[in-house]
Amino acid sequence: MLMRLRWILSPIGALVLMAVPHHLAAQIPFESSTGPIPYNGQYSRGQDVVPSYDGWKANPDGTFSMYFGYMNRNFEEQLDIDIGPNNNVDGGDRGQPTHFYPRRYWFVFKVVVPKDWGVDKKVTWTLSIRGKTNTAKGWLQPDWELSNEVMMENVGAGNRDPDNEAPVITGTGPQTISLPDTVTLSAVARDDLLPRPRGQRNSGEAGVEAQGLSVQWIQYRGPGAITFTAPTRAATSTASSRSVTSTTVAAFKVPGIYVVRAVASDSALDSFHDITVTVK
Ligand SMILES: [Ca+2]
Repeated sequence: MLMRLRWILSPIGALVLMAVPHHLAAQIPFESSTGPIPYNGQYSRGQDVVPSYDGWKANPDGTFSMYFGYMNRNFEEQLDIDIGPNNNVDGGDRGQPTHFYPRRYWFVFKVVVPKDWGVDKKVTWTLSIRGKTNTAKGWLQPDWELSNEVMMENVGAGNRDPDNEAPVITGTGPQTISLPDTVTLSAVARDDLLPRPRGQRNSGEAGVEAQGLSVQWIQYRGPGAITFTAPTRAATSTASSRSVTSTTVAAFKVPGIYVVRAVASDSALDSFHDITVTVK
């Protein structure tokens, strides 16, 4: 979920520079596990969010991880849906997001199921907003098995190295603050230096992704907006740097329990570090 800058047309017709997540490769009509979703034109606001089942991986201990993502059909509006009847996985909380950035995100969270789960048994994520209820149903269908290569292909990574492993990210533990205090959060990402930078390219070439390793701060959960009052992204200055550290200051207006997510990206695969911040 590395952000990159992209020129878009604003509702008033002016070109504005907006930070847009790079995993939002235009996927219209968006194909979900429940079938294609009709293309209704481009909306900046007022649309719903559709959960997606993005596939599964076998874990070394015999369990399985089912991966879910989403498509916020708005081009600008961020949405919030609290955990509960309108945002639940089989009726409960399985670590799904409550804050939804515009457009498509893959592999946002995973649900681990036991080794004896069986092929046909479903895990269902339900999202309801604006009178529309959408579901994503995960199951261990063989065709939906994931590898790093498939994951890179799905997110549209421009540089897919079959040996690439995702970055490893660590960071600040859980925090508790009292308003109006802010909180300083840090994360360190390390990587295997893959994918290797491709040869000399023109910086203006379409589809070229920034090379190297980055850490991006985003809101994952919370009852109100989070303002990151320091730079929200840090990147290695060269493609040969093996680690990057990012520190941000997060500010809140509404008490409650938040999850701030640090996203490490090597430009092809992501890893997350989630920090729970209790705001009193
Ligand atoms: Ca890597």
